[in-house]
This record gives sequence, C-alpha cells and structure tokens, in this order.
Amino acid sequence: MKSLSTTIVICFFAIGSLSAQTGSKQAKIKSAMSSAPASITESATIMDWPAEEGGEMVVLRKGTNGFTCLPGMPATSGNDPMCLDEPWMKWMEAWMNEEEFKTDKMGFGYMLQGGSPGSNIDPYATEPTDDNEWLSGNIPHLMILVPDESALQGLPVTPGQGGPWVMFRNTPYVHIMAPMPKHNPSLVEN
Ligand SMILES: [Cu+2]
Repeated sequence: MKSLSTTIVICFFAIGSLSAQTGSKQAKIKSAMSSAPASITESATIMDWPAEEGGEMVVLRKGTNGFTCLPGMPATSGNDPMCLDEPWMKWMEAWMNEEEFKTDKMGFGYMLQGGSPGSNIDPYATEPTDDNEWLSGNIPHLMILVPDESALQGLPVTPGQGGPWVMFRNTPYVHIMAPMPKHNPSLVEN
C-alpha cells in the first residue's frame, strides 16, 4: 500500500511539473473555472484574453452550456476571472471597444473570486478620484444585466448595505452587482 501511494504521489508530481512546463494553459483554465460554480464551469467554453490589444480571444476548451469562462485579466494580475453568458459577452465586447450597449435579454455573469479595483460609476476610470466611488474589487459577486434600466430604480447604488447594488448607473454598461460567497473550487473538485 505504501509503495502504491508513493507511486501515486510521484505521478502527481510528474504531472504537475509537466503541466507547468507545457505553458500556462492549465493554469488559465483553472483560473477561469474558479469564477463560477462547477455546475456552470464544467460544461462552459473556456477562452483566453487576446494576446495583444485588438487581437482575438483564444478558445482553450469548447463547451456547450452557453457560458464562457475567462481567466483573470493579465492587466490586473489575474484576480478577476469570470464566467459570462451571451448577453454578458456582448457587454464585454462593447465595453472593451467603448461602444454603445443594450440587451433585450437578461444576462448573468459570475465573478466568485471578486474583481479588480475600479470605479462604481465610471467604466473607464483607472485610479481613484475624490468623486468616482472607487471600489477595492475584492467582493465576489454575480452580475445581472437587465434590458430596461428603469427596472433598477429603488435599488441601492453603492455596496454599503451589503446586498445587491447598481454599478455604472446612467451608462450603457449599467448592471446589478450581487455579492456572493467566495468560491473555493478545491471543495468541489476531485
Ligand atoms: Cu464583475
């Protein structure tokens, strides 16, 4: 028994160092899959961010459930992986290209490791100012898009109350941020 478990340990060790050597694809998939419950990530498509600005996203693993999971963004040291449905992928494209955005369907996006720091009201702010409601980013959350911004009336507009709030109000990129428990994939992976 002892030698068997020793062999298994050695095998894991070998597999571990092999995947580290063959590049960061496995690490990227793992990062992407840490962003949402396994029920979603298991059959989601996994993509990587474009290698250079204006480049194409790369498919790391094809999926079937309509969700696309992305590893943490290189620019933000990788702490903001996400799993997005179709409306959210369109949102992301519009946001990256600074285009208008509107959705006729609700959208759901998971960021259960939290996000990167940013402004609650300015989609393109890169640093805190006196009045841009800077957020630390370390709130794991579910993001919800609604077709009609007027449906968001009456919701809190800051995270101060601990529950869902409206981010990027009065912009094309408005959505609900719903705080969630941080996802710990090691609890569910074998
Ligand atoms: Cu988010």
